Amino acid sequence: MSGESVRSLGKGSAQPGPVPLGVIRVYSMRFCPFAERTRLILKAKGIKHEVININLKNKPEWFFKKHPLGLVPVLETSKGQLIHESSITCEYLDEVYPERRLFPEDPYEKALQKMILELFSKIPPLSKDILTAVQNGKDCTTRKAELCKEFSKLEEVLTRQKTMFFGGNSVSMIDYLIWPWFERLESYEIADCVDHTPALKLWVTTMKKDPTVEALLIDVKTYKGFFDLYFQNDPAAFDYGL
Ligand SMILES: N[C@@H](CCC(=O)N[C@@H](CS)C(=O)NCC(=O)O)C(=O)O
Repeated sequence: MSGESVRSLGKGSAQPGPVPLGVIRVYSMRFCPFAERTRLILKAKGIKHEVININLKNKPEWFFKKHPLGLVPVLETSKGQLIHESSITCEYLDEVYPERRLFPEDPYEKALQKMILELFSKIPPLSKDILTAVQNGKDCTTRKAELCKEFSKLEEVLTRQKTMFFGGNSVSMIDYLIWPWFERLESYEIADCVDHTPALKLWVTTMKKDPTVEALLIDVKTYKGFFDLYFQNDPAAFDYGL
């Protein structure tokens, strides 16, 4: 499972060779919440993998052959197959590696998890907006109020289901798919947005103790160091702390 903290590859770097047999490769970026989804699933299922970090402000020319839009995450198999879009990569991994199934087998239960993912879908762009506003010293009261409303929808799911996690009483796919944005509550300065949602707040505390989540956690100081450079358009951002 090498490579999580290796330096990113940028323009002019040599294209990595074929993926060795028995391994899967993920093109990632250490601070990307979407790529974190994929890395959580790789870790949770104990899949042998290698990580190649991409410098997203100075992308290698060859990376566009892996993803036409040059986004991370991308998975690459030893057959040269490429899979992108974070939720698709996670479902792919769950299907190809049957040990510790993370999505329920039952189609209805699985559909329920995908519906929660849809319910969650406004949270990533909204939190990015807030983070950008905070970094630029702009007021984000309205956007924070909107985010609180989105969090209330998730609170409703937990209270209606009376479960600790979103897919029941143990961690499953949906928890990992939405977790990366909750890991960043403090560094995005939106931790107060869960003050009115006690079940969601408890879920956050409980998720932090999950061994997979714990293994990938990044501290607030490191996130802040990354954001400072990222919002100055500094390509060194992606290797912050290495
Ligand atoms: N919908 C995509 C979003 C991925 C995404 O936006 N990744 C960001 C990093 S967090 C990226 O690659 N940005 C590079 C760019 O915008 O050029 C997914 O779920 O995989």
